[in-house]
Amino acid sequence: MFVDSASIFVKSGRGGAGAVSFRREKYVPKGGPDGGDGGRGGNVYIVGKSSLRTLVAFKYKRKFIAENGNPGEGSLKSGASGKDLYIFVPLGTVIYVEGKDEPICDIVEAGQKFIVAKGGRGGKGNAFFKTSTHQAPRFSQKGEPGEEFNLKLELKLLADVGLVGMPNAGKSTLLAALTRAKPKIAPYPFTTISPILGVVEGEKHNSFVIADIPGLLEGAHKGVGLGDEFLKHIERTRLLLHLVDLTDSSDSPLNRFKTIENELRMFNPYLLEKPKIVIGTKIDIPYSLTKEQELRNFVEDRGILYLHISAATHKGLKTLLRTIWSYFGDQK
Ligand SMILES: Nc1nc2c(ncn2[C@@H]2O[C@H](COP(=O)(O)OP(=O)(O)OP(=O)(O)O)[C@@H](O)[C@H]2O)c(=O)[nH]1
Ligand SMILES: [Mg+2]
Repeated sequence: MFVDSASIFVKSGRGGAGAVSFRREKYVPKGGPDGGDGGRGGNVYIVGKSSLRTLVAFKYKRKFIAENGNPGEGSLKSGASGKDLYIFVPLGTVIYVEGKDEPICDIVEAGQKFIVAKGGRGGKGNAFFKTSTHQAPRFSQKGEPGEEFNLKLELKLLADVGLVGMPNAGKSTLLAALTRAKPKIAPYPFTTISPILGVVEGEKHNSFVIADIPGLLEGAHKGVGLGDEFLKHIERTRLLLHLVDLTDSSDSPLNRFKTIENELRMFNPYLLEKPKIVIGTKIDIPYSLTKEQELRNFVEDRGILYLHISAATHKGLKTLLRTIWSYFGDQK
């Protein structure tokens, strides 16, 4: 199961109360105040963990409540702090306070830690309030309450390159040809129903990650096909590969290209500004060269690179890889 959003409730611990206490020693009739401070309530943290891939754990556990701080005691003993609580999430998790549009945090690295609810401070014990004019205070502070929030977690995959195109365009076949990923491939639409990542290893210990997502249809932004929400997984990529099946005669490749571009625009106009390579696919099968030229001209007129490949025979894949590496300046 691929779960890419979740709602959780987090609450930090309340601070422990300060103590009211007076020293009692034999033969000392009136000891001074010795009430210790309450302990801090536990914090709630969100932490990035690279072995996690989905938010599925939050289907089963949604409430995360950290321990309260312990009250202070006599003899100036401070109460113990409440234990902090760590919530582990996959890399690429974006965290929102429910109802707010701006995320509070974006977890991108393993071990990255973000405090989502701060434990309440412990109250001061009565010893703290002793002054020269007030030698025996009979009061202490209560602990501060913890914070509580409803949070929304959203997983956006972290990939460098995103594959887009109609169902059956050959996206998964390309991913399988370039990486060790084993996506399901089949001659019918919507073979891919959840995003899949693959890693391309370079020669200089460099690598980049490609994301294969389900195909798009006209009207995807209105929910046609599998809809367009998977596009969020390629919002953060640096480069898009837009695949167009040259052998599909249902409509011209140019029209199919435009349809997908329009769906990208409806999802987020920013997607159209990303660097992109348009790729004609399946060139091992006969196709109309005139129709290809029409697509190529349209694309190149807009300053976008056009390449064509066969993921089946690997024709054109070297050129494609070289071009992708040059986008990343060989540094990835
Ligand atoms: N002959 C030939 N067939 C190809 C090539 N690339 C893909 N195919 C075939 O086209 C069909 C669809 O390929 P997929 O890779 O599953 O297409 P997709 O874009 O991932 O499709 P969805 O996951 O449904 O969006 C499969 O039958 C593939 O074998 C190619 O280069 N040459
Ligand atoms: Mg696929």
